[in-house]
Amino acid sequence: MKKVIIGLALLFVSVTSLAQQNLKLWYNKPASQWVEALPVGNGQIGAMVFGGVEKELIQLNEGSLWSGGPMKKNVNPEANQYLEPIREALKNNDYQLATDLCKKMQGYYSESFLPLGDLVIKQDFKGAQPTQYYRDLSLNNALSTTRFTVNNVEYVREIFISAPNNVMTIRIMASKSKSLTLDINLSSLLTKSVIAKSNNLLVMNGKAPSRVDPSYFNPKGREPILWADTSGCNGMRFQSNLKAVLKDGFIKADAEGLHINNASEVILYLTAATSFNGFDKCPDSQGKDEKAIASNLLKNALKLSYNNLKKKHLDDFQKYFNRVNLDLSNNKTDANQLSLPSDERLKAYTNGASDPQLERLFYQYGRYLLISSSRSGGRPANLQGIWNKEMRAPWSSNYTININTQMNYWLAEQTNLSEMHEPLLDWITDLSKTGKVTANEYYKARGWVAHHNSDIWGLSNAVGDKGDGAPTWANWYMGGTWLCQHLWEHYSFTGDKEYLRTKAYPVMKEAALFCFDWLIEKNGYLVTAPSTSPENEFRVNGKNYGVTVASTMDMSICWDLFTNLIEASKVLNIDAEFRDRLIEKRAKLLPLKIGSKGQLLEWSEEYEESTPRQRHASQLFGLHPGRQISPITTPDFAEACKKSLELRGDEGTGWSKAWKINFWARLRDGNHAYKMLRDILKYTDDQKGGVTGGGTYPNFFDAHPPFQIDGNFGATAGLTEMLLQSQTGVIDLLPALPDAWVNGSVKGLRARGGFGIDVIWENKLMKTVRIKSVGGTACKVRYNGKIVDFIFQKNQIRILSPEDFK
Ligand code: FUC
Repeated sequence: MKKVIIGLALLFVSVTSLAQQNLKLWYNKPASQWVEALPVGNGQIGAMVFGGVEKELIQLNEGSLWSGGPMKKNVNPEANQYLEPIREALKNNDYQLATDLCKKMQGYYSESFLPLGDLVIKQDFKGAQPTQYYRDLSLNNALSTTRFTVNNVEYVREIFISAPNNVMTIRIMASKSKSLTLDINLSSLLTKSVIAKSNNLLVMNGKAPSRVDPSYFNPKGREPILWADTSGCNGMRFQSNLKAVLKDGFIKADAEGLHINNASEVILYLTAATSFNGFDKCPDSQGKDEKAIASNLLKNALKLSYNNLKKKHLDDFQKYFNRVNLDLSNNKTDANQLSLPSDERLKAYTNGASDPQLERLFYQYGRYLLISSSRSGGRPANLQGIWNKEMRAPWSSNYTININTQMNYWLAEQTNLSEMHEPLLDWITDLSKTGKVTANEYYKARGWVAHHNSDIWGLSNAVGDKGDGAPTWANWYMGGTWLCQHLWEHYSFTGDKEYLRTKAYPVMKEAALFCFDWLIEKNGYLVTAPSTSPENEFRVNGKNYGVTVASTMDMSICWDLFTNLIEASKVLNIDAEFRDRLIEKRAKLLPLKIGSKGQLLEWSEEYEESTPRQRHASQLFGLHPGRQISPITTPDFAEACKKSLELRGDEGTGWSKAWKINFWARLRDGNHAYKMLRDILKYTDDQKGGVTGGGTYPNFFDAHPPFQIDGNFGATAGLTEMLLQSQTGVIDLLPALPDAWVNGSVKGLRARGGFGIDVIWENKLMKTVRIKSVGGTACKVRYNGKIVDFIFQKNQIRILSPEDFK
């Protein structure tokens, strides 16, 4: 028996190391547009590498570089007086009046995530054409390489961004000595000055605006970008240092940049820092010393040899990345797929090619992007992760918390990247602080609230600039309540009670207090009023409205928070009285309803829908990411969810399609989930905004369009849900395996309760599963319709086979 176990353990190990190879995006031409450039990042610095020959463009970001300053208080002191009239209007079914009055309860728009600048490396080949051009992004090394030959000399550029040293390095090599002659400069769209500090050091200092309006907000006579706020808080400062270290050759520097002649090798080191000093500090007057930070980072990086720096980077990155391996290689793959450059391969896939290895690449790309954009101590990944080139990025590249920010983190715990969840969890705590002020100012309620949009400053009011935004999206009230699910999930997956007690529980409890005050009685039930269903509208007497009473999503989010808190208080053995109140209130929440078409109703009444194919499917929150509905525990509601999804159709934006992978996986329909995967993996280079489309860009960034990273993250989460689920208190093995994945294995996934799971399957049947318990707890495992109970010791490993489920 022991031998068998060792044999199986070895099988798991070898499967991993083999299959982690070849996780590369590669191309045979430079990027001609931003969505062809390759993203690298360490959660602080982000860079898009174009791989140009005579002009290499590396577009830069710094994760904390945002416009604005701390959220302003008391911007709308009259707001509260409209709450009762809105409720009154809703009692009278006067949706128009309710809508008009909701606009009077808005605050300002969120601030914007900004680009840091461009690093340009010019190499003049006097028109000579390159041959053997190649560039790639290695996902398992987090390293981008560009290689080409000109006049018989091979040039290689190797780029990575180290998290342990917080530095970007670019190593430029040539096969012939003394053949590197380069002009290198830094620039920025922000206010900046670039100076040469010494012969080989360029320093860029700059300043962010104190306000940047969203690109969709352009009132007449208002400057969309306010560079200096003389009456309040001025914008954030930043500094970036660029140093060149040469083998052979000469270097001089001036305000135009670094000028290198006849070097044999050049290593560039780039550091960046901002004066951001927390969500509640003015980044100018109370800011950090960004100059000291950026130059110290540079000094420290230079103490290490390049090889050491690289080794530290690889060790650090791979510690996270290699935890999970998905192997689908043993399935039908069309012959030439593997030899195509990634953009061509994606096009062929779009045209129907079978390529499970590409699906695996896309899966791991989601994990790669999260490790690269979300690191402990840093900011959460925003709408574009950490990669944005625009001053007024789409939707301000902000935190949109009616789906997008949450979706960014669905993969974190389940794909064994719990540490990458931390920036979001910390930020939620910040948000709960501004949210407490907002709950009191706008609603005279206890606890904390956040609406539809937020930013690095933890903006928590309803956005809309006091009347500009449509309440259908601007005045959604459940952003904070939904985010609390992440606090609970972090505990659920890790079993970290100390975290639950000290960090999660207090914030969750305060969010519940807001709900207690926000919910009102109607016909014996507790309902939310006003209420919207993100961003959908209904029709009454031929007119569209968004504001009503008790959207299904509101009720399901309250159910979720109350349920999580009830369990949390039991686990911690605290707050028995409060728990009773949660139980009482949960029982009174307006229940889910099934409509005339068999669908799950989106609102408390069966209104005519204005947009039956809306990209949001908010009413299905209880199915995913919630756990109120499942085909096993509530089959009737699950069937209704299925009907709703069919009525919605498979169309949608990138994130909408990603969500649908998750929904279909939760409905245990692997083939439909797989169909949605093929839909989201459709090649596109459309960068115009839209509300349908979706797809994947040549660099495998998700297309809303335009680029929005949630679709990448949401798809990885969805594929994981096809293989493993645990939201109902049972570890479900291979719940939604599609026909296209006949054979495969996945290693290193996490299940709630603190379990590590590896599964191998053959002919669509589970062959073996390895379960490791972190904390030593009991668990239920389901396969093939049968549930088996196990009790685990701490760190105990069990290897199970189908025999165990007979
Ligand atoms: C929500 C969505 C949009 C977009 C934006 C960032 O408002 O409805 O489709 O994703 O967020």
